[in-house]
Amino acid sequence: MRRTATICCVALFLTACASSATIEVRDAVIAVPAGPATAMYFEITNTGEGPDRLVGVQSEIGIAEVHRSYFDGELMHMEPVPEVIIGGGEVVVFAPGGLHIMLLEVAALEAGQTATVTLEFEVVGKIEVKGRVVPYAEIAP
Ligand SMILES: [Cu+2]
Repeated sequence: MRRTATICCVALFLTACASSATIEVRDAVIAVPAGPATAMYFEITNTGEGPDRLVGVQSEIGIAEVHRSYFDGELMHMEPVPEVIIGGGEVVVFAPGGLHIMLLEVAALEAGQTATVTLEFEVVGKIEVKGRVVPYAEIAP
């Protein structure tokens, strides 16, 4: 009986290790001039061994959605992305022309301010990200 309990604990511990993800979000910026819609960009690093998934986003400054820009011929479009997988040891960059956090119906923002967006990950849970508001020209490719 006692031995069974020990084996169970070891098994649980190994499972937890195998699925460990550690998420860091850095260099978060929000572009202005914004109008009612703008975007947040950053870099997500998973320093753990297991994968994690970005599954949701909220913000107090407006409606927030995970989007991806893509080209169809010469025209750039964008679409909502239901999830973004960040593998163990991987870095996923959100940048102009690619993945971004779309911010809709935002009040006026000015360069120098900061605004908070909450990212929701499947494994590590919610992470609050403070973005610096910067002129778009500073971050455009
Ligand atoms: Cu968008």
